[in-house]
Amino acid sequence: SRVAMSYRRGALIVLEGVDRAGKTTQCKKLVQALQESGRPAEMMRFPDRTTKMGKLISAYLEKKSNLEDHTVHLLFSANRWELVPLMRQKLEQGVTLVVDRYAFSGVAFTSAKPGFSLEWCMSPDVGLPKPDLVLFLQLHPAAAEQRGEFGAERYENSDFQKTVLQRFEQLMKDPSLNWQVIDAAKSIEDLHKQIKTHSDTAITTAESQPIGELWK
Ligand code: DGP
Ligand code: NA
Ligand code: NA
Repeated sequence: SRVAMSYRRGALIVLEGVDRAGKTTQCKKLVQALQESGRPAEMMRFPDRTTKMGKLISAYLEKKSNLEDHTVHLLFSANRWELVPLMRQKLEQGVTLVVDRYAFSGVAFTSAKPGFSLEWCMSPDVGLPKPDLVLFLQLHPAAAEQRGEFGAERYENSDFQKTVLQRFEQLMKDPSLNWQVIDAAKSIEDLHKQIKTHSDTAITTAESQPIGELWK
């Protein structure tokens, strides 16, 4: 039996979905609930607009700058990679990370543009820390639209979001990942309860497993 090396890392939990599905609200509620139940937990989000690369991405999303499509795809990926040392450190310290978007948004949004294959879009993110749970907040594009006007940022239009949803659906077919699809049309509290239940299970499972590598 193993002595003194009981492995109790934190879990990597990702929330994904089209724009307006309520990911950010649910990430915050989940972190708060985990902390209240005595589990160390922190929120992260991608893109992280605070880094140097994140500032380039932010200017692009706000349409203050134009960037070539392959270039911006690689920037989003680089923005995830630059946070990997911190993510690993936190996970190994036992902190559960609740992440608002990850490589799945990366692939879904770029591959929704003409001329980008899923495979090409996945390749720069191969080997990122593998999520122990990917919660997909499912919301019909028409329902997303009813939540109010889209903002002025790039990608915030319903035709593009419909294609993004199709790309997410392709990614969800990957059985090597723990995808859980949640109906985002439900109330904030109902959603939260479901998300908390899935998260508790994933945290327990992750405790006894090494951190995996995405798409490897
Ligand atoms: P948010 O800050 O969560 O509203 O996300 C910003 C926007 O950027 C949103 O429309 C989704 C999109 N996005 C997020 N990650 C990526 C990525 O890796 N690549 C691309 N092309 N778009 C992304
Ligand atoms: Na947005
Ligand atoms: Na959000």
